[in-house]
Amino acid sequence: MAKTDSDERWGHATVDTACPLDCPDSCSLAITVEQGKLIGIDGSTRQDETGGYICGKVRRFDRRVYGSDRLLRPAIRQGPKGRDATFKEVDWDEALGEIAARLTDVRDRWGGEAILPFSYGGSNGLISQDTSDAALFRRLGASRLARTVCAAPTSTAAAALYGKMAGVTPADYPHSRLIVIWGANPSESGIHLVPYVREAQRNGATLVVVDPRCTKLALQADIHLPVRPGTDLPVALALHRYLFEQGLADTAFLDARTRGAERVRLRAEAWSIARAAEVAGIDAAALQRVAELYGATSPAVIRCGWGLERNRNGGSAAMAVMALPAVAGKFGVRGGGYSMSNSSVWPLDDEQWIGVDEPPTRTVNMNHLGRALNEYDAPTIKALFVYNCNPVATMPDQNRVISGLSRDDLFTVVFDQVQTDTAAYADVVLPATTFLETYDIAKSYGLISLQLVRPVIDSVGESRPNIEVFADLAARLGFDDAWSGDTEAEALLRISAAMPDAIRTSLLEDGAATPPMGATPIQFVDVEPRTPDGQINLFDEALDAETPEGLYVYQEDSASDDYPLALISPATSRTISSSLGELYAGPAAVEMHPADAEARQITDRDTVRLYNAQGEVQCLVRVTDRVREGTLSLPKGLWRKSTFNGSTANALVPDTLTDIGDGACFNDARVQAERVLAAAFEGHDVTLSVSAESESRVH
Ligand SMILES: Nc1nc2c(c(=O)[nH]1)N[C@H]1C(S)=C(S)[C@@H](COP(=O)(O)OP(=O)(O)OC[C@H]3O[C@@H](n4cnc5c(=O)[nH]c(N)nc54)[C@H](O)[C@@H]3O)O[C@H]1N2
Ligand SMILES: Nc1nc2c(c(=O)[nH]1)N[C@H]1C(S)=C(S)[C@@H](COP(=O)(O)OP(=O)(O)OC[C@H]3O[C@@H](n4cnc5c(=O)[nH]c(N)nc54)[C@H](O)[C@@H]3O)O[C@H]1N2
Ligand code: SF4
Ligand SMILES: [Mo]
Repeated sequence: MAKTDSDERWGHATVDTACPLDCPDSCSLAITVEQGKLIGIDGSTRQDETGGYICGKVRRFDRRVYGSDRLLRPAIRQGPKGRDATFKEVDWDEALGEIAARLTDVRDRWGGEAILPFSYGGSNGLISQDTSDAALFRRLGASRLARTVCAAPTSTAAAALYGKMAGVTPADYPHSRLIVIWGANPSESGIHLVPYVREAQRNGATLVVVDPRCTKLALQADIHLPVRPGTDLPVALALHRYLFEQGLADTAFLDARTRGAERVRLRAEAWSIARAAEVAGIDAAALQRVAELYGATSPAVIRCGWGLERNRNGGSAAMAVMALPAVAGKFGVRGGGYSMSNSSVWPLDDEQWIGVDEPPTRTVNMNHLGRALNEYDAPTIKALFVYNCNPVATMPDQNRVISGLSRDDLFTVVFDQVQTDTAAYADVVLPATTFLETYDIAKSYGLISLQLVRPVIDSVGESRPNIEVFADLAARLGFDDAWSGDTEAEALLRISAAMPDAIRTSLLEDGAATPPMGATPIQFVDVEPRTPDGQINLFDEALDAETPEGLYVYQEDSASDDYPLALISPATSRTISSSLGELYAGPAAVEMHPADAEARQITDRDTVRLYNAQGEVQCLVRVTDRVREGTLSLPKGLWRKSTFNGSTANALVPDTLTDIGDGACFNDARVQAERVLAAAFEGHDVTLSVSAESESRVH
């Protein structure tokens, strides 16, 4: 029906905005609203590459916006911290007054570094992080946070090699003749790549997938290398060695555009195809075939994902993978090269707008949150301010994180949209708006796009946007900085003022902008390395010196007789990290190969305990050959209610750091598994039968 006066009177409209969630795609959205209320969410065609369709999670985002877990008003905890905590609602004035007083007290008694701000991927928007929040914590002289939980190894690797050069974007995949999807699962974690891969296949392209699981694309691939987690480095080095030995290395390109090729060749020498295949537990003939194909085919593109970075070898592995197109001379053609994150290709830098210099205070690696809360002194962390993050569900070493958060002498603020597992440990909880209720700027990391996010519905309850809350707190603390009293609309203008004119104008007027290089640049035609000398740095001497074993040097698996199984915890289509996890009560299931199950007398849908020296998870099991033998897979981002004992994969994850980039080793959890009898759950009100509904949620 055409839009009529009565539609206007009832406030019925469809409005464009964009999705700023931590997903590579940054879809354009068309939101239907009626009288300030969300009626429907669909894809908009404003952006070609995501034009018209979106994922199921965001299509049903109303379940978060208006859901029963949504925080509506600030609240102060009554009684003890933890899962049984209860909260009393208060007004914003009282909540912020309390926070201002406590932060002042902590700073005066123990110094600013006793305050730890803790934020990560809740919103990837430019306004909701590193604006008024950064100004506030810098003024307080708070400890600084190293945001290393994701992408630290891959970013360090990409920056060292290519200096944040733009990668091949999804729309160019149909030009490729060979596509290698390495440690990525776009069918769940970045869905708009998939149709382009399928189109390339229809055009005759060969598809290779390197993944311990048989993902949807692996099922459709010509070759699937089901590597043991953490063994990508030997596999990639074997490809390098093959290229050099067979005379397939592009020596003219290497001489003209790179440094360090000889050092890579030497480090790769240890890895024959046969030896790498043995360590990775894959078929040597299949690896040989991949080497031959990669040497012979152009355009060839490698989609380097984040699955391969989350282990002790992750940084070197990502580097060896992303170095392949340089050694094999795959650049300079459309559909040739590599794809990693495109988030750094814009001429934008937070420092242009934060407005307060960063003080040289202590830096806390976020992967060490549990350690930091329990052990750090000089000074002890006395105040923790969590926003855009749910560390109980997402950081390594969950039990240690929980024990730190349980400290009575720790003052914790959790600022979120819903009552998360972390919020159960808060002294003060603050309600945040969702991206449908606020301004933001969505910068894609899969595509090359920058889009305006706008308030399209009335804010729910008394929720407020980050920018305003931190500006309000700054004013209460007497900080007279540029952001105090700022609204989100003013923040939008301030940030966009730092942008080049053309980008600002199209962002503000059309809601979307394209950078000077265009949305689909060809590597080494439209974009060049942004290293200091413009060359590809194949062997970064400084990184080599910093890396305990040296760059491109394989560190052995830590599996033992006690804990022989590798547990990985990749993204699923149900949640974004732990966001939206409130909608799933579970029970979750761990995927286990039939041979591993049989060896332990485990059958499908049994209840199992997964354990190691750090913790234990009790959950259901799904016996399937979609995961390789010796490897288990449990979804990332589960909430505590999704398992029988309130622990998730993160309870089994060590807080060790990756070889380069100091990143998280989520996939280095090594565990044992055993069947548990139903009797173990007596009194826990657990039904061991899987309902049809929960089964459909098992991946
Ligand atoms: N629906 C949805 N989308 C998301 C997210 C989400 O949670 N849900 N999360 C977003 C975020 S924060 C990120 S960082 C990205 C992550 O997106 P991806 O890059 O897809 O990363 P993961 O899901 O961690 O893992 C990808 C694949 O790597 C495999 N893998 C695990 N260990 C190894 C290994 O050692 N070697 C190799 N070769 N493969 C391995 C896993 O089996 C998995 O299939 O997705 C984003 N998109
Ligand atoms: N086991 C395991 N754990 C992992 C991973 C893994 O592979 N395995 N992957 C890791 C990865 S890739 C990532 S990126 C991290 C992500 O870890 P987190 O940064 O903790 O991400 P989320 O779980 O999405 O939690 C973000 C929270 O921010 C809230 N939020 C959203 N928007 C706003 C806002 O505007 N204001 C405020 N105040 N809050 C907001 C959301 O409601 C949500 O509760 O998790 C990591 N954890
Ligand atoms: S989560 Fe990803 S796929 Fe879903 S709407 Fe947002 S950007 Fe698109
Ligand atoms: Mo991530």
